[in-house]
Amino acid sequence: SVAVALWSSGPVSSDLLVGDFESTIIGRCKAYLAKNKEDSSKNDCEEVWKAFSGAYLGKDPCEVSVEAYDPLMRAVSERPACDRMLFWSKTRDFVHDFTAKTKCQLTLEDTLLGYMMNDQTYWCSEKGSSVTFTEKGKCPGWDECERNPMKSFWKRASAAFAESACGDVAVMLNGSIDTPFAPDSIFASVEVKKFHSPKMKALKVVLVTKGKDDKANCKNKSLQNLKDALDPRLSYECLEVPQSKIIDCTSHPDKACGNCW
Ligand code: AVW
Repeated sequence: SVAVALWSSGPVSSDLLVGDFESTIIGRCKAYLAKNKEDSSKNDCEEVWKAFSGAYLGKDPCEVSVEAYDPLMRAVSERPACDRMLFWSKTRDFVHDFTAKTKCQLTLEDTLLGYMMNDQTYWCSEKGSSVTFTEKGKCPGWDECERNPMKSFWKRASAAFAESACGDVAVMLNGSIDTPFAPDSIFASVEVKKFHSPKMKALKVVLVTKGKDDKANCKNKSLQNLKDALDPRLSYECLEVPQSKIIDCTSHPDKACGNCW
């Protein structure tokens, strides 16, 4: 069939994927801005795409630095949601289910850049090329090399999100694992280091517990490390909150702002 003929010829199939990725990203950018009207005037999605793709196009996919995304950060402008910012580690699906339902707290994935790139697993180019690949086999995996386009993007976007943190901030961590605050996580290695008083006031750890198989509580060694790594002027609090309590809270979204823990 026609479709098979198109997909089986090398250069044509990459061209199709390139256009597909670009239009997906620009489309998501526009959809986000349409929903969040206040930001529309300050962000041009074509410019955002150019700054984004400029970070990795033509480069070896293991040689894309975190700083390569600096122009992207300058191309976007968003006001921080003070007192409503929610960080997370090892609780990804649960957190996003929560924020989608309550619309009170905002994660990085609820901001323009995070929304654009959420669930885009692979993107990369190659030395001297102007093409974007999005296939698993063509791009390095998350841990295959440190300076890959995806990891560098999330580090840079996370650093900016954490730098903008203001007021009372929460982080949802996983009480079902031994090390809720994992040193190699982006939350530990990037975000916590960017939290600063007096712009930010407090960090509240919401340690999500499930009951009998929980591996960690607020006295966990890694949470002590989190407390020690924080700017000492920030206040710190840890709460063990049953998952069922949070789920229950999301089914009454009107009550959820501030009342879930
Ligand atoms: P995480 P973070 N292969 O749950 O603290 C593929 O540890 O790092 O949370 N993808 C991976 C891999 C891997 N080995 N490891 C991590 N990822 C990706 C931004 C994957 O998409 C927000 F603001 C996984 O779900 C949060 O506060 C995600 O990284 C903070 O950073 C998170 O791994 C969460 O990052």
